[in-house]
Amino acid sequence: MKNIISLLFITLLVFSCDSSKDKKEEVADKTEKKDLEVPAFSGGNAYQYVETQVNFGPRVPNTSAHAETEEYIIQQLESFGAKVQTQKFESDTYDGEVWNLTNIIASIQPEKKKRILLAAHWDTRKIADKDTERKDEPIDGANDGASGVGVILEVINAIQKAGSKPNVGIDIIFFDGEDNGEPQGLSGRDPSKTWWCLGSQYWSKNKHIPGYSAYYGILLDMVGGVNAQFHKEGYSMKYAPTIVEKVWNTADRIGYGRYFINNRVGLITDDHYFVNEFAKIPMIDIIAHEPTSGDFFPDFHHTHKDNMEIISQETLKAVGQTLLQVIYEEK
Ligand code: AHN
Ligand code: ZN
Repeated sequence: MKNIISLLFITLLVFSCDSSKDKKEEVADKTEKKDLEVPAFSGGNAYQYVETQVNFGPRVPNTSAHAETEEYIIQQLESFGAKVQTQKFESDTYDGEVWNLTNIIASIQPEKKKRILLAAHWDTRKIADKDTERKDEPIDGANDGASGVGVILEVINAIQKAGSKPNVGIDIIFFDGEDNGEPQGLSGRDPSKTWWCLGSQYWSKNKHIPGYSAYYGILLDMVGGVNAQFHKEGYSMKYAPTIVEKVWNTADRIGYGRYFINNRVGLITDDHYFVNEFAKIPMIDIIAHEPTSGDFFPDFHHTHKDNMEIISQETLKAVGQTLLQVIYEEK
């Protein structure tokens, strides 16, 4: 009898606790949803920003297409009301050239203390070393280069047009000189140096504002390919695992789980590595991955296949809408 009474008591207790918790969560959910008006990301706009870059021609440093694209990106950012500055520097290359490079840096909501840093590279590769044809000709870089810039431009456009603003400020860095390291199997003049990611290496050691930091950063690289898959990359998981989980969970919750795969993969030396290591800002990389290919990059990578034909508005939207959701959910 005593047992039955205590069982009854425990059952009642459990039930009453549960229902009050449910109610509280319901109320919290409702108020959150009421306050949270996340603007819609336009895949069509992002696609246009990608196409415009590609139409200038390959954005290889020291070319007129590169200079014209710089002007275009600055003008787009300014048309959205962002504050823009450039960081100019010289860098030598693995094959003995000297390049004039420009990191393009912008911000919105500068009054906000808590800041999120969005980044992508805007230059493109001067050779198609993984192609079987025209290996010595530059690639369009529709995905490898233009897609990340296109998504970030539309994220800024959507926020600036929206009636409701996020609680955080956004900084943007478009890194130059990411994609012109030595071809696979060849080592650069100085093998101890990384000849890739020149813009992020420079910025991480020469920040545009001394002591600049951000709550966290998100790097986009090859985020526009049809049926893209983004896996949890090694350095992102090493330096910023909670940000990876937040972004992947958010994508899944809003219906983009088929792009953001719950699978941990190896280390990729991309711009985020230098931002983590030298700038000490936790930054993740959303980068297209193909687990079954030899080097884990999709088949367009560093070939002439990387043109507008592989760019998908749906993929651009999956990434951009996820970014907006993450940004607007920040307290
Ligand atoms: C290397 O292949 C050395 N790094 C990958 C980063 C990359 C290249 N992103 C675009 N192209
Ligand atoms: Zn590349």
